Amino acid sequence: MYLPFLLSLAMVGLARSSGCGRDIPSEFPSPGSSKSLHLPGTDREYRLYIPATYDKNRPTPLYFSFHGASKDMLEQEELSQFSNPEFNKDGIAIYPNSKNGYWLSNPKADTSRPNDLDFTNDLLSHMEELLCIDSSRVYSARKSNGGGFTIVIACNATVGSRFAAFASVSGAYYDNDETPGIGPCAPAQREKGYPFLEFHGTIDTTAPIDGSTSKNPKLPTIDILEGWAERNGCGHDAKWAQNVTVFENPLVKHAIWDCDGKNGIVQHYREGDNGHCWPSTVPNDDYTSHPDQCPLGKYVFNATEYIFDFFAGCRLEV
Ligand SMILES: *[C@@H]1O[C@H](CO)[C@@H](O)[C@H](O)[C@H]1NC(C)=O
Ligand SMILES: *[C@@H]1O[C@H](CO)[C@@H](O)[C@H](O)[C@H]1NC(C)=O
Ligand SMILES: *[C@H]1O[C@@H](CO)[C@H](O)[C@@H](O)[C@@H]1NC(C)=O
Repeated sequence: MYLPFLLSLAMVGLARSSGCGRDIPSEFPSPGSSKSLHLPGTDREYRLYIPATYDKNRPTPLYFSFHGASKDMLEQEELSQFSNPEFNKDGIAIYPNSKNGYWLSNPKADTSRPNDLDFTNDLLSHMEELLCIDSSRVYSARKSNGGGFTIVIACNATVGSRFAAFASVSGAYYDNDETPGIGPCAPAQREKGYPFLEFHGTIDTTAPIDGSTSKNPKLPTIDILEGWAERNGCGHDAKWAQNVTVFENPLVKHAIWDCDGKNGIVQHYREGDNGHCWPSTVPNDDYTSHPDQCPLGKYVFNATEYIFDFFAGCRLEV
Protein backbone atom coordinates (compact mmCIF):
# COMPACT_ATOMS: atom_id res chain seq x y z
CA MET A 1 0.00 0.00 0.00
CA TYR A 2 2.89 2.38 0.73
CA LEU A 3 4.90 1.20 -2.26
CA PRO A 4 3.83 3.88 -4.75
CA PHE A 5 4.65 6.54 -2.18
CA LEU A 6 8.10 5.07 -1.56
CA LEU A 7 8.71 4.79 -5.27
CA SER A 8 7.77 8.38 -5.85
CA LEU A 9 10.12 9.43 -3.06
CA ALA A 10 12.93 7.48 -4.70
CA MET A 11 12.34 9.42 -7.91
CA VAL A 12 12.75 12.84 -6.38
CA GLY A 13 15.63 14.55 -8.11
CA LEU A 14 15.13 12.81 -11.42
CA ALA A 15 13.78 14.81 -14.30
CA ARG A 16 10.98 12.68 -15.72
CA SER A 17 10.30 13.34 -19.38
CA SER A 18 6.74 13.41 -20.70
CA GLY A 19 7.23 9.91 -22.18
CA CYS A 20 7.35 8.31 -18.72
CA GLY A 21 4.55 5.82 -18.23
CA ARG A 22 4.05 5.19 -21.98
CA ASP A 23 4.57 1.82 -23.60
CA ILE A 24 7.53 1.66 -25.98
CA PRO A 25 6.20 2.60 -29.47
CA SER A 26 5.80 -0.50 -31.64
CA GLU A 27 8.22 0.81 -34.29
CA PHE A 28 11.00 1.16 -31.71
CA PRO A 29 13.48 -1.65 -30.91
CA SER A 30 12.53 -3.98 -28.10
CA PRO A 31 14.58 -3.71 -24.89
CA GLY A 32 18.08 -5.14 -25.32
CA SER A 33 18.26 -4.36 -29.06
CA SER A 34 18.87 -1.61 -31.64
CA LYS A 35 17.01 -0.47 -34.74
CA SER A 36 17.44 2.12 -37.52
CA LEU A 37 14.61 4.64 -37.71
CA HIS A 38 13.53 7.96 -39.28
CA LEU A 39 12.62 11.08 -37.35
CA PRO A 40 8.93 11.49 -38.35
CA GLY A 41 8.24 14.25 -40.85
CA THR A 42 11.89 14.42 -41.94
CA ASP A 43 14.31 12.42 -44.05
CA ARG A 44 16.75 12.19 -41.15
CA GLU A 45 17.79 8.78 -39.87
CA TYR A 46 19.08 7.59 -36.53
CA ARG A 47 19.76 4.32 -34.79
CA LEU A 48 18.24 3.67 -31.38
CA TYR A 49 19.27 1.21 -28.67
CA ILE A 50 17.02 0.51 -25.69
CA PRO A 51 18.68 -1.31 -22.77
CA ALA A 52 17.28 -4.62 -21.52
CA THR A 53 16.76 -2.95 -18.12
CA TYR A 54 14.42 -0.25 -19.56
CA ASP A 55 11.39 0.45 -17.39
CA LYS A 56 8.76 2.85 -18.76
CA ASN A 57 8.26 4.27 -15.28
CA ARG A 58 11.91 4.89 -14.45
CA PRO A 59 13.70 7.88 -16.01
CA THR A 60 16.65 6.62 -18.04
CA PRO A 61 19.83 8.44 -19.13
CA LEU A 62 20.20 9.12 -22.86
CA TYR A 63 23.59 8.93 -24.60
CA PHE A 64 24.06 10.49 -28.04
CA SER A 65 26.95 9.12 -30.11
CA PHE A 66 27.81 10.96 -33.35
CA HIS A 67 29.85 9.43 -36.18
CA GLY A 68 32.97 10.83 -37.84
CA ALA A 69 33.30 12.36 -41.33
CA SER A 70 32.25 10.04 -44.18
CA LYS A 71 31.17 7.38 -41.66
CA ASP A 72 27.62 6.58 -40.51
CA MET A 73 25.42 5.64 -37.56
CA LEU A 74 26.04 1.89 -37.93
CA GLU A 75 29.79 2.32 -37.92
CA GLN A 76 29.50 4.58 -34.87
CA GLU A 77 27.45 2.04 -32.93
CA GLU A 78 30.21 -0.51 -33.57
CA LEU A 79 33.06 1.90 -32.82
CA SER A 80 31.72 3.59 -29.69
CA GLN A 81 30.11 0.45 -28.22
CA PHE A 82 27.38 2.54 -26.59
CA SER A 83 24.93 -0.36 -27.15
CA ASN A 84 27.22 -2.71 -25.24
CA PRO A 85 25.87 -3.29 -21.71
CA GLU A 86 29.43 -3.91 -20.46
CA PHE A 87 30.05 -0.18 -20.97
CA ASN A 88 26.55 1.28 -20.97
CA LYS A 89 24.98 -0.26 -17.89
CA ASP A 90 21.47 1.15 -18.15
CA GLY A 91 21.11 3.99 -20.64
CA ILE A 92 19.40 4.51 -23.99
CA ALA A 93 21.89 5.10 -26.82
CA ILE A 94 21.13 7.08 -29.96
CA TYR A 95 23.28 7.36 -33.09
CA PRO A 96 22.12 10.21 -35.33
CA ASN A 97 23.04 10.00 -39.02
CA SER A 98 24.43 13.02 -40.86
CA LYS A 99 22.83 14.29 -44.11
CA ASN A 100 25.76 13.61 -46.44
CA GLY A 101 28.47 12.06 -44.29
CA TYR A 102 29.51 15.38 -42.72
CA TRP A 103 28.30 17.29 -39.67
CA LEU A 104 27.73 21.00 -39.40
CA SER A 105 31.19 22.53 -38.69
CA ASN A 106 32.86 20.51 -41.47
CA PRO A 107 33.15 22.72 -44.61
CA LYS A 108 31.57 19.87 -46.63
CA ALA A 109 28.43 19.70 -44.45
CA ASP A 110 25.03 20.59 -45.88
CA THR A 111 24.12 23.73 -43.91
CA SER A 112 20.55 24.15 -45.22
CA ARG A 113 17.78 24.32 -42.59
CA PRO A 114 16.64 22.25 -40.87
CA ASN A 115 20.33 21.74 -40.10
CA ASP A 116 22.13 19.32 -37.78
CA LEU A 117 21.44 21.50 -34.73
CA ASP A 118 17.71 21.55 -35.53
CA PHE A 119 17.80 17.78 -36.05
CA THR A 120 19.60 17.14 -32.75
CA ASN A 121 17.18 19.37 -30.87
CA ASP A 122 14.11 17.75 -32.50
CA LEU A 123 15.44 14.23 -32.04
CA LEU A 124 15.99 14.86 -28.32
CA SER A 125 12.44 16.22 -27.96
CA HIS A 126 11.09 13.18 -29.83
CA MET A 127 12.91 10.81 -27.45
CA GLU A 128 11.67 12.70 -24.38
CA GLU A 129 8.08 12.48 -25.66
CA LEU A 130 8.12 8.78 -26.47
CA LEU A 131 10.48 7.27 -23.90
CA CYS A 132 11.03 7.76 -20.18
CA ILE A 133 14.17 9.92 -20.22
CA ASP A 134 15.92 11.48 -17.24
CA SER A 135 16.29 14.96 -18.75
CA SER A 136 19.03 15.80 -16.25
CA ARG A 137 21.15 13.02 -17.77
CA VAL A 138 21.38 13.56 -21.51
CA TYR A 139 24.93 13.36 -22.89
CA SER A 140 26.78 13.82 -26.13
CA ALA A 141 29.86 11.94 -27.35
CA ARG A 142 31.47 11.93 -30.78
CA LYS A 143 34.34 11.02 -33.00
CA SER A 144 36.35 13.28 -35.33
CA ASN A 145 34.04 15.64 -37.29
CA GLY A 146 31.39 14.54 -34.79
CA GLY A 147 33.80 15.79 -32.12
CA GLY A 148 33.82 19.20 -33.75
CA PHE A 149 30.03 19.11 -33.86
CA THR A 150 30.02 18.45 -30.08
CA ILE A 151 31.44 21.91 -29.65
CA VAL A 152 28.86 23.35 -32.03
CA ILE A 153 26.10 21.86 -29.85
CA ALA A 154 27.66 23.00 -26.58
CA CYS A 155 28.09 26.51 -28.03
CA ASN A 156 24.40 26.82 -29.02
CA ALA A 157 22.37 28.18 -26.10
CA THR A 158 19.16 26.35 -27.09
CA VAL A 159 20.55 22.89 -27.80
CA GLY A 160 23.68 22.81 -25.64
CA SER A 161 21.79 23.68 -22.47
CA ARG A 162 19.85 20.39 -22.77
CA PHE A 163 23.02 18.27 -22.46
CA ALA A 164 24.66 17.59 -19.10
CA ALA A 165 28.14 16.84 -20.49
CA PHE A 166 30.16 16.43 -23.67
CA ALA A 167 32.91 14.09 -24.83
CA SER A 168 35.00 14.25 -27.97
CA VAL A 169 37.35 11.61 -29.37
CA SER A 170 39.96 12.89 -31.86
CA GLY A 171 37.82 15.93 -32.59
CA ALA A 172 38.33 17.97 -35.74
CA TYR A 173 37.88 21.52 -34.49
CA TYR A 174 37.09 23.97 -37.25
CA ASP A 175 36.90 27.67 -36.59
CA ASN A 176 33.15 28.23 -36.99
CA ASP A 177 32.80 31.88 -36.00
CA GLU A 178 31.83 32.78 -39.57
CA THR A 179 29.94 29.60 -40.52
CA PRO A 180 26.24 30.14 -41.42
CA GLY A 181 23.93 28.49 -38.89
CA ILE A 182 26.68 28.30 -36.23
CA GLY A 183 28.38 31.60 -35.47
CA PRO A 184 30.49 32.47 -32.43
CA CYS A 185 30.39 30.20 -29.38
CA ALA A 186 27.61 31.49 -27.09
CA PRO A 187 26.48 28.84 -24.59
CA ALA A 188 23.67 29.60 -22.14
CA GLN A 189 24.87 30.53 -18.66
CA ARG A 190 24.43 27.75 -16.16
CA GLU A 191 25.71 27.10 -12.66
CA LYS A 192 27.04 23.61 -13.31
CA GLY A 193 28.94 24.73 -16.38
CA TYR A 194 29.80 22.60 -19.40
CA PRO A 195 31.73 19.44 -18.48
CA PHE A 196 33.99 18.52 -21.39
CA LEU A 197 36.16 15.41 -21.85
CA GLU A 198 38.59 15.23 -24.77
CA PHE A 199 40.79 12.41 -26.13
CA HIS A 200 43.50 13.00 -28.69
CA GLY A 201 46.32 10.94 -30.20
CA THR A 202 49.70 12.63 -30.58
CA ILE A 203 50.24 11.15 -34.08
CA ASP A 204 46.79 12.01 -35.48
CA THR A 205 47.28 13.30 -39.03
CA THR A 206 43.53 13.71 -39.82
CA ALA A 207 42.75 16.08 -36.95
CA PRO A 208 46.26 16.94 -35.68
CA ILE A 209 46.45 17.62 -31.94
CA ASP A 210 48.34 20.86 -32.59
CA GLY A 211 45.88 21.91 -35.31
CA SER A 212 46.58 22.40 -38.99
CA THR A 213 46.74 25.29 -41.39
CA SER A 214 46.40 23.17 -44.54
CA LYS A 215 43.38 23.12 -46.87
CA ASN A 216 40.97 22.42 -43.97
CA PRO A 217 42.27 24.60 -41.13
CA LYS A 218 41.66 23.11 -37.68
CA LEU A 219 42.29 24.62 -34.27
CA PRO A 220 44.80 23.16 -31.80
CA THR A 221 43.21 20.94 -29.17
CA ILE A 222 44.74 23.00 -26.36
CA ASP A 223 42.82 26.09 -27.57
CA ILE A 224 39.56 24.13 -27.36
CA LEU A 225 40.35 22.87 -23.86
CA GLU A 226 41.39 26.30 -22.60
CA GLY A 227 38.30 27.83 -24.24
CA TRP A 228 36.00 25.53 -22.23
CA ALA A 229 38.09 26.09 -19.09
CA GLU A 230 37.59 29.81 -19.53
CA ARG A 231 33.83 29.51 -20.20
CA ASN A 232 33.60 27.35 -17.07
CA GLY A 233 35.08 30.06 -14.88
CA CYS A 234 38.83 29.49 -15.15
CA GLY A 235 40.74 32.57 -16.23
CA HIS A 236 41.91 33.28 -19.75
CA ASP A 237 44.55 30.75 -20.95
CA ALA A 238 44.17 28.87 -17.66
CA LYS A 239 46.73 26.11 -17.16
CA TRP A 240 45.56 22.65 -16.09
CA ALA A 241 45.49 21.91 -12.36
CA GLN A 242 47.04 18.47 -12.92
CA ASN A 243 48.66 16.65 -15.81
CA VAL A 244 49.45 13.14 -14.64
CA THR A 245 50.92 10.09 -16.34
CA VAL A 246 48.34 7.30 -16.42
CA PHE A 247 50.31 4.89 -18.65
CA GLU A 248 54.06 4.90 -19.25
CA ASN A 249 54.23 2.92 -22.45
CA PRO A 250 52.68 4.26 -24.57
CA LEU A 251 52.78 7.54 -22.65
CA VAL A 252 49.25 8.64 -21.73
CA LYS A 253 48.82 11.92 -19.87
CA HIS A 254 45.59 12.98 -18.18
CA ALA A 255 45.15 16.74 -17.80
CA ILE A 256 42.46 18.19 -15.53
CA TRP A 257 41.15 21.71 -15.13
CA ASP A 258 39.41 22.78 -11.90
CA CYS A 259 37.44 25.95 -12.53
CA ASP A 260 35.53 28.08 -10.05
CA GLY A 261 34.87 25.18 -7.64
CA LYS A 262 33.97 22.79 -10.46
CA ASN A 263 36.74 20.22 -10.11
CA GLY A 264 37.59 18.24 -13.22
CA ILE A 265 35.08 20.15 -15.35
CA VAL A 266 37.47 19.95 -18.32
CA GLN A 267 39.60 16.84 -18.85
CA HIS A 268 41.90 15.60 -21.57
CA TYR A 269 43.72 12.36 -22.39
CA ARG A 270 46.82 12.81 -24.51
CA GLU A 271 47.47 9.44 -26.18
CA GLY A 272 51.09 8.71 -27.10
CA ASP A 273 51.65 6.61 -30.25
CA ASN A 274 47.96 6.82 -31.16
CA GLY A 275 46.49 8.51 -34.21
CA HIS A 276 42.94 9.16 -35.36
CA CYS A 277 41.48 6.15 -33.51
CA TRP A 278 38.87 5.49 -30.84
CA PRO A 279 40.97 4.06 -27.95
CA SER A 280 39.98 0.48 -27.14
CA THR A 281 41.78 -2.49 -25.59
CA VAL A 282 39.96 -4.73 -28.08
CA PRO A 283 40.83 -3.90 -31.73
CA ASN A 284 37.92 -1.95 -33.29
CA ASP A 285 37.37 -0.86 -36.90
CA ASP A 286 39.72 2.12 -36.51
CA TYR A 287 42.57 -0.22 -35.55
CA THR A 288 41.83 -2.94 -38.07
CA SER A 289 41.12 -0.64 -41.07
CA HIS A 290 43.68 2.13 -40.44
CA PRO A 291 46.95 0.57 -39.28
CA ASP A 292 48.79 3.66 -40.58
CA GLN A 293 46.86 5.89 -38.12
CA CYS A 294 46.55 3.30 -35.38
CA PRO A 295 49.90 1.46 -35.44
CA LEU A 296 49.56 -0.24 -32.03
CA GLY A 297 46.59 -2.32 -33.27
CA LYS A 298 44.67 -1.57 -30.06
CA TYR A 299 45.20 0.73 -27.09
CA VAL A 300 45.91 0.64 -23.35
CA PHE A 301 42.49 1.92 -22.25
CA ASN A 302 38.89 2.11 -23.42
CA ALA A 303 37.74 5.64 -24.22
CA THR A 304 34.15 4.40 -23.88
CA GLU A 305 34.71 3.27 -20.30
CA TYR A 306 36.23 6.66 -19.37
CA ILE A 307 33.38 8.50 -21.10
CA PHE A 308 30.68 6.66 -19.13
CA ASP A 309 32.60 7.25 -15.87
CA PHE A 310 32.88 10.96 -16.64
CA PHE A 311 29.21 11.30 -17.61
CA ALA A 312 28.13 9.48 -14.43
CA GLY A 313 29.37 12.45 -12.39
CA CYS A 314 27.46 15.04 -14.43
CA ARG A 315 23.81 15.99 -14.06
CA LEU A 316 21.87 19.04 -15.03
CA GLU A 317 20.03 21.08 -12.43
CA VAL A 318 16.35 20.63 -13.32
C1 LIG B 1 20.73 27.27 -31.99
O1 LIG B 1 20.04 26.12 -32.41
C2 LIG B 1 18.65 26.34 -32.63
C3 LIG B 1 17.99 24.99 -32.89
O2 LIG B 1 18.56 24.40 -34.00
C4 LIG B 1 18.49 27.32 -33.79
O3 LIG B 1 17.12 27.57 -34.02
C5 LIG B 1 19.22 28.61 -33.44
O4 LIG B 1 19.19 29.47 -34.57
C6 LIG B 1 20.67 28.35 -33.05
N1 LIG B 1 21.24 29.59 -32.53
C7 LIG B 1 22.26 30.20 -33.08
C8 LIG B 1 22.73 31.44 -32.38
O5 LIG B 1 22.80 29.79 -34.08
C1 LIG C 1 50.73 17.34 -20.31
O1 LIG C 1 52.04 16.75 -20.37
C2 LIG C 1 52.48 16.39 -21.67
C3 LIG C 1 53.80 15.64 -21.57
O2 LIG C 1 54.57 16.04 -20.51
C4 LIG C 1 52.58 17.63 -22.52
O3 LIG C 1 53.03 17.31 -23.81
C5 LIG C 1 51.20 18.27 -22.61
O4 LIG C 1 51.26 19.45 -23.36
C6 LIG C 1 50.69 18.57 -21.20
N1 LIG C 1 49.37 19.20 -21.23
C7 LIG C 1 48.27 18.75 -21.85
C8 LIG C 1 47.06 19.59 -21.75
O5 LIG C 1 48.25 17.72 -22.48
C1 LIG D 1 38.60 -2.21 -21.20
O1 LIG D 1 39.84 -2.01 -20.54
C2 LIG D 1 40.50 -3.21 -20.13
C3 LIG D 1 41.84 -2.81 -19.53
O2 LIG D 1 41.67 -1.94 -18.47
C4 LIG D 1 39.61 -3.93 -19.13
O3 LIG D 1 40.22 -5.16 -18.77
C5 LIG D 1 38.24 -4.17 -19.75
O4 LIG D 1 37.39 -4.75 -18.77
C6 LIG D 1 37.65 -2.88 -20.24
N1 LIG D 1 36.35 -3.15 -20.87
C7 LIG D 1 35.20 -2.71 -20.36
C8 LIG D 1 33.96 -3.20 -21.04
O5 LIG D 1 35.14 -1.93 -19.43
